Amino acid sequence: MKNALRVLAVCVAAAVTIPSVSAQSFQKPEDAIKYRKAAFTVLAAHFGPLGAMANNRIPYNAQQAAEHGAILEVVARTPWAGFGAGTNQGDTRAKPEIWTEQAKFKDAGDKMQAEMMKLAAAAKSGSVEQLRAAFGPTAATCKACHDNYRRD
Ligand code: ASC
Repeated sequence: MKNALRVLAVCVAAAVTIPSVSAQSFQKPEDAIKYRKAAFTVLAAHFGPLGAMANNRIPYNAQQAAEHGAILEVVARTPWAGFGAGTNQGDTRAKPEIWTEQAKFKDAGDKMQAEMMKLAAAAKSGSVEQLRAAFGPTAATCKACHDNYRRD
């Protein structure tokens, strides 16, 4: 029992500490840009299959859905640290408004993150209906940011 509690404590600590990236994580602005792009690539790679399941393009698989959800839950918290000062220029489609309207950008990011947490919970629920209900609103928050803050 004591051991089980210790294992649980370590897992909880890991879950809390893994995503705590900060602007200080990057030596150069290019590293932050690469980091945030990689984070969005990982998000898309795990979001896409959930959409395919929600829309019946692939069969629903509860185990796979849960794994995708678990990854989204962690990774959705990470890209934001990659948008620090000085990371507005370089190999990026990020629009300048991200840095000139920081409160609005943060709000849009917070909304995406909140919907991703709900989607992750739905993906872990074992219910395709819950997955379907959560997918559309989450996709809308992705799109809102792309429309406002990403160049084509
Ligand atoms: C994806 C993906 C996005 C979003 C967006 C939602 O799977 O790669 O950028 O969903 O298309 O509208």
